[in-house]
Amino acid sequence: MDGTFVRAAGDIAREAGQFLKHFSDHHKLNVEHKGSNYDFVTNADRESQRLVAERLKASFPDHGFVGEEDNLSDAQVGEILKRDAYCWVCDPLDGTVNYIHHLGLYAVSVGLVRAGKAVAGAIYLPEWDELYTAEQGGGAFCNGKPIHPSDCNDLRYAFLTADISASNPQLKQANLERILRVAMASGGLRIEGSACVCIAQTACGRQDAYWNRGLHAWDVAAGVVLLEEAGCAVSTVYSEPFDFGMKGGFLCAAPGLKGAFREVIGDQ
Ligand code: 2AM
Ligand code: CA
Repeated sequence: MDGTFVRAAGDIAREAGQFLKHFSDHHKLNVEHKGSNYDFVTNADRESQRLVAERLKASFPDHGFVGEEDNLSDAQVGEILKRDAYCWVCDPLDGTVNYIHHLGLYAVSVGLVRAGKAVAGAIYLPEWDELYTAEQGGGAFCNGKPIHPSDCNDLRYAFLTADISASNPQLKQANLERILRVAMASGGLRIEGSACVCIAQTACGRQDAYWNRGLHAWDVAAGVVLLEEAGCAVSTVYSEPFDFGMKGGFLCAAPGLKGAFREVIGDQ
């Protein structure tokens, strides 16, 4: 890879992120329920996706594109990603609830998947002006500087984040029970409400791990290549190999914590 894809991902994620920051300061947010009680979409999510899709289609007309606001199922996205030679997978606003409440923890994620494998991507955090970038074989960076995970290798001292993110009450209960078990077995735990922010923080070693049982491909497409290039462990929450079908959720961790969650979360 010659850097073309990761540069485009970074430029577009930054442009969309700066649009979101400006929009939040100067425009009225229209908030709609997406069907379940606590799943929202706003005009900012839609405008951000329009911008990202337009830019990508102009630069890479032969590539596929999937964004969160296309409302495809996990199974449909899984099939597209296995099939398409190159497909961009984008979350135009990750952390929508935080954004609605003017909490700074939100991000734009632009990832490129080739035949089921994440190969390039960028995550931009507008409120911190941090751009995380990676492409296969080229390392992982924050604002151009190499990043590395923490050296934590003992769950008892690990500083973690997780998410509840379940629209269905049974899943929510199961997630909270998992979180309780992990919280009791670990050092510190936070629930921050943006998968991309937590993934970026794990990749650069500010925290030791993150997991979420209920994510979608667009939440993690850029994150997977960023984490792999930084040297993190990436798996389902049950420590099985990760794939974009998203059946077992998502877990990323400093390499010394690989497999450390198996016993604590193991409740399939
Ligand atoms: P989103 O803001 O793009 O929806 C915490 O809510 C994290 O889980 C966020 O990154 C959020 O992404 C993600 N998430 C994915 N699916 C979700 C859902 N159905 N409800 C709430 N959050 C969800
Ligand atoms: Ca989103």
